[in-house]
Amino acid sequence: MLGKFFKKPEAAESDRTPPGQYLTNGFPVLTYGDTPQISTDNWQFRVWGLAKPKTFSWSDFMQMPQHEFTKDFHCVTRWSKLDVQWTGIKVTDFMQLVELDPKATHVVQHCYGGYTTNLPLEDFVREENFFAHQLFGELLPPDHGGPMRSVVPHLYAWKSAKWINGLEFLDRDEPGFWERNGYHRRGDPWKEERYGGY
Ligand SMILES: Nc1nc2c(c(=O)[nH]1)N[C@H]1C(S)=C(S)[C@@H](COP(=O)(O)O)O[C@H]1N2
Ligand SMILES: [Mo]
Repeated sequence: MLGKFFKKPEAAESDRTPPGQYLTNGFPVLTYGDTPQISTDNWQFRVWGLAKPKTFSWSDFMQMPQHEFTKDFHCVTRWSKLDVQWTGIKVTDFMQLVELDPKATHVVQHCYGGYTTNLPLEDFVREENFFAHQLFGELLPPDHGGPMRSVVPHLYAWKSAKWINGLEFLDRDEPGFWERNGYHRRGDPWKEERYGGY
């Protein structure tokens, strides 16, 4: 693992590197299962559960305000990549278009291919969270979740859903794919909330 691709952080980087993590200059691909191939023409994004059901198209997302984000990315398998550059749409901007039932407290992110990951709304609806469709100025490659993924920078990267295609709002916490398989229910890298489950 260590050596060519992974290194211990330098001093300037070390206060940005959570405990037990190693820095990588590459960008490993971490996917459970196959990579779905979705064209933006067919891409759809649905909202359901404790919110008025709605379907959004690719052009609906492209018409929302676009921003650039530079964020660190921490995988629970112990690699971190600093300063990843993304382009996309803020979750807070998108949520302006969602008519939430006031009873909603949690969200499950759903993806093409069947992956899911859950969050309380206070971890999901944050200024720094976004839906990304570009990586380092290029179209987001399918391996990294293209055409669209979420990025939740303050939690381990399994909360950043690749090939995202919907949000299900709930009045309770419901574990997603890795959460059912032993990952921590929250996943704060600074507290090393790696495993633990429900
Ligand atoms: N749909 C989907 N999203 C996913 C995953 C996955 O297997 N399927 N893996 C998660 C995990 S464990 C990590 S570390 C990141 C990895 O993102 P990357 O492959 O772009 O590095 O995606 C997360 N999102
Ligand atoms: Mo991961």
